[in-house]
Amino acid sequence: VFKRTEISLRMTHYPESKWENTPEYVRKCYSLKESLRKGNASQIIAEFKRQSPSKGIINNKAGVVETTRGYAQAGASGLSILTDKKFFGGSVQDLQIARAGLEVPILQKDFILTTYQITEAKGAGADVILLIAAILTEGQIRELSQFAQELGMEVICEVHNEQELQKALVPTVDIIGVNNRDLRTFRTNLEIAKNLADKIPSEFLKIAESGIEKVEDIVMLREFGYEGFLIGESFMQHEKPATILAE
Ligand code: IGP
Repeated sequence: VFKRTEISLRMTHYPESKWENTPEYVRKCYSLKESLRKGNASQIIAEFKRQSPSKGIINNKAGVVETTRGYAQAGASGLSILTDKKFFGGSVQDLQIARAGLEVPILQKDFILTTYQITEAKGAGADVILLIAAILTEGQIRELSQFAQELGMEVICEVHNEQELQKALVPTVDIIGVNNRDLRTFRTNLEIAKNLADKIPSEFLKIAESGIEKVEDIVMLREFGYEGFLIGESFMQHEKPATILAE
């Protein structure tokens, strides 16, 4: 319905954000933390991702509705929707479409740099936002996570090494996400999550992201204290991504 760039342009002229007038904006968010810690939770956060800079097109046939409904029915504890267009071929519209009629927590996956993007995320139906420590200062992580918390959203701060982790340890961050993918080389290595596990203070729920391919990977990461597993490619590679989760 709305093109993201059009909205941003319009917003520079109209200070009253249209996102603040959507029903989603006033909805109470679903808690990803609670969902991950529910008794028999799969602890899988299933991602809808058509393409990526490392793989090119992964799947441009599977529809957003069919895939996200399928993920939810197969027992995903949360969903992740890429809304970045340039690198991942996603859109805010994908998020809005996925949201309608689903009662699982949804993470908006994007490169968030401003509070406006958080208002947009909430208005489009996200429950959780991602802050990437590699592209933000500690001050920005503080400001943006506080803003999201005031809107009743949860915050995942993504880290790839100890230095980034130090920036992420602010009280308004809910979840630390260890990204196993090196954003410069695009290579994934589960050792990253293993090595950072005991450096993350226990007040943060910790999840592992990227490069998770098999049940054994999850079993191993659970032993290191991870309570959530963000999986994209391994599902999206298949013609019907949700069927892999169902198995
Ligand atoms: C999913 P994978 O290897 O299962 O497809 O990874 C997710 O972790 C990855 O898409 C991701 C990402 C990001 C994408 C992690 N952090 C930041 C865009 C921006």
